[in-house]
Amino acid sequence: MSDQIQLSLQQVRELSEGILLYNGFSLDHAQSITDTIYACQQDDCQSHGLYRLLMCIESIRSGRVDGSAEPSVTDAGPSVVKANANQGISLLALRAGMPLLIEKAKKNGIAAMAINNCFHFSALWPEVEVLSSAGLAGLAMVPSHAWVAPAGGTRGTLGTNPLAFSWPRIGKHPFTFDFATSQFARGEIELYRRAGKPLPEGVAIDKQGNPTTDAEAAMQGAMLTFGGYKGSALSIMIELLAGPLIDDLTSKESMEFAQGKPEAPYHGEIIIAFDPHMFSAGQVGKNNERAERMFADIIEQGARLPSQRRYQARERNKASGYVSMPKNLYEDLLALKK
Ligand code: NDP
Ligand code: PYC
Repeated sequence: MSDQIQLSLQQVRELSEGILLYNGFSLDHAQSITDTIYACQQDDCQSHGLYRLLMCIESIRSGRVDGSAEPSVTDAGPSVVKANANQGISLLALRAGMPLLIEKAKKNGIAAMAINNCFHFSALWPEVEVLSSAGLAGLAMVPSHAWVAPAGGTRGTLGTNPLAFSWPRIGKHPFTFDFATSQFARGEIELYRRAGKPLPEGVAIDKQGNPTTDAEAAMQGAMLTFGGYKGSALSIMIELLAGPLIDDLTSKESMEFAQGKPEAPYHGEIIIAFDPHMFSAGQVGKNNERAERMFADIIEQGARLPSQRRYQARERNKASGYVSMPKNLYEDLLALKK
């Protein structure tokens, strides 16, 4: 018998909004959270789809997330937007600040938005794809919790710190990547633990600093960065740009703030937008052509572009109208409405 269950896309939306509203999130928060969860589930991004509702609900039940927080947006300089989530989940603040970020990037060529005081649980690709769908290139990054050892270290100091980038393409899906700077996202390790599956080698060390493939031991020990010292340096950059630079918490500080509760990390986020028109003196067709020649060269070799799997999953799931997820996760989600 299959351990998977099929849900229609409409059921995904209703399940997510229903759980969030039942647990005290305002309609605006429930809808902005659901939009991201729905997008991830539709694209078969299991670690940040419906699964992440468990983290959202832990966070509001612990009494620390304000489920009705109203974000405020400040015009903080010619190219700087500040969005204060006011102890809410990040996504409503993101939605509130995006129009001003886009306006400033189109006016000045480059602009950045800092989101502060937010609980953050979500994938970043939907955020940078808002920018590419407005014709901008975008970068987004956040710290998380100090689960990841720096290269050569033995204990968690860095977060799983995702980095996402999107580049607009005319008449095509954007070029987008979005990955944790750890070998695996925390959510992925949690899914291995739930499924009782061993991790691949090179993903984590146990409490004693020895390599482990046991997901539980990995969660007690430390995760490893991708690409050794290179991923480690990128991760440190993300700590700096989305932490001290914007006057918000590092992954270690966020973990201390959580006091051992299994809630979403609490910190800031930085999103940077570039307008290709400004950088190519209005000859946007030219920079697009050159980018397309490079993409063609990559694809001709049989290599695939990041997000291709996601776009294919989206087409498949939209055509069938259904997505699948583990049955035991579905049962855990239903229990959140009791
Ligand atoms: P993956 O390793 O699954 O994927 C990373 C990226 O690489 C994707 O864009 C993926 O595209 C692409 N990719 C994968 N295989 C190939 C290939 N063979 N050739 C070219 N490109 C490829 O991501 P992670 O597990 O590291 O992260 C998953 C999610 O977790 C992300 O969305 C991230 O934002 C989120 N996350 C959130 C955190 C938070 O604090 N909020 C913390 C950490 C992670 P495709 O999808 O098409 O396979
Ligand atoms: O999967 O690493 C992760 C993660 C951390 C916070 C939200 N997702």
